[in-house]
Amino acid sequence: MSHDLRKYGTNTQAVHAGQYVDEATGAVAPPIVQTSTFAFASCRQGAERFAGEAEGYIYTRMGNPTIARLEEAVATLEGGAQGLATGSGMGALCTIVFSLMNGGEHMVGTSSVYGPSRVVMERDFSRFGLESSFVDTCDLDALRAAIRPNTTMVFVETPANPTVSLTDIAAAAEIAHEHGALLVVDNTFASPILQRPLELGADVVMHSLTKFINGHTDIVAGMVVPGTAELRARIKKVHAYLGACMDPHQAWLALRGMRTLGMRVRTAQENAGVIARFLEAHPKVEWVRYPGLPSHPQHELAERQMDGPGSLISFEVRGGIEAGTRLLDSVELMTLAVSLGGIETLIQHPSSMTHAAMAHEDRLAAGISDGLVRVSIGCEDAEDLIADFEQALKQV
Ligand code: LCS
Repeated sequence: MSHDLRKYGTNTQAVHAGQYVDEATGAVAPPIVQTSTFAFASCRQGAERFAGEAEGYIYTRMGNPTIARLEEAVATLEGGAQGLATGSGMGALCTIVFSLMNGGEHMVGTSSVYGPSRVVMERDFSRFGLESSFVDTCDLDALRAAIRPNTTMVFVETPANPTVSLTDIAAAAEIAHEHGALLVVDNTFASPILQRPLELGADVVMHSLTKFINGHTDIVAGMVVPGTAELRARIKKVHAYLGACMDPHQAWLALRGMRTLGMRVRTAQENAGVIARFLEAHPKVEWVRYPGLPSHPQHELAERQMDGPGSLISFEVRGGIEAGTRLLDSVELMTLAVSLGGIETLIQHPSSMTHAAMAHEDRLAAGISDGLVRVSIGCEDAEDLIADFEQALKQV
């Protein structure tokens, strides 16, 4: 096993966590153990592994050495118990809900979350008797007021998709715990380089690894990081049977991407600061939301809770949806596509794309106006991105 990395900084952890020389071959890069099943030396050994009385792998849905490295790596960065890898970020959320909630219980969530995270609760889990309500969790009084006697989970996404509004994680943890509920934080937008919710009192963290942690726009993947071994045991049981598992090759790609997490996050964030200021000063731009700007409603919270404001910006062009559409159709260097957190800048229109499945009135109540444009700034040269914004805004 690797030496204890918990004493190191997150950049060191990103480079080394889950990385140890392969005992069989001496390989420095991790082997891809591309197998569905593992042979037992004897019938007795197989039975002992199934009974949990002996260490060792059984079947890749239940565990795999390449995937285990990634589970260790992300957990190290988040400061949690060994992670549980999933085939997607949605797989992570569904695994958490399936394992920690029961029919008749209630979840309070952030109103501005990734659209499908909300729709799966409201449309699909409701069919199994789970209740949910989504409120502006930036407003702690609104969160407190939404708690019901049967609330067992508070689900916070901060920074939120796509509004980049922030929720106070420590305060949300206090409110959840006062009522005996668990706090789950979707840390996808920040990545553990910028924010570690378990340190602030959250019980479980989830990620779409598709985004910053993999960072190269070439896989879809997710991760659950429970804060304690007890919570891990509860989630692990369901994880093994739910089927939202990861593939070893996917894990290997995510691990390789994660090695450069720190430098990618810093470069993209530096670019985002320059671009947010450029957009805020542009006469054709109505408003800009970026946690690094003093104009952001939770700018002070960003400074307190995060190690940096990240690289997601939302803004609206004067002229609303028509002007925004014109801008999106005019970009040249930036790519018009959903997803985020990759090395390349991606720009999209949430109300017709990532958040289209939400009801229009729910979108507006969550601060997702029809003209809102979301951009995930990448690692290109800032002046080239500005030139692209300049030429695209001229077309508006
Ligand atoms: N959580 C957040 C905050 C997300 O942004 C996403 C995906 C998910 C969970 C789900 O992860 P997935 O299953 O896709 O790995 N967000 C997307 C977005 O904004 N555009 O495309 C996907």
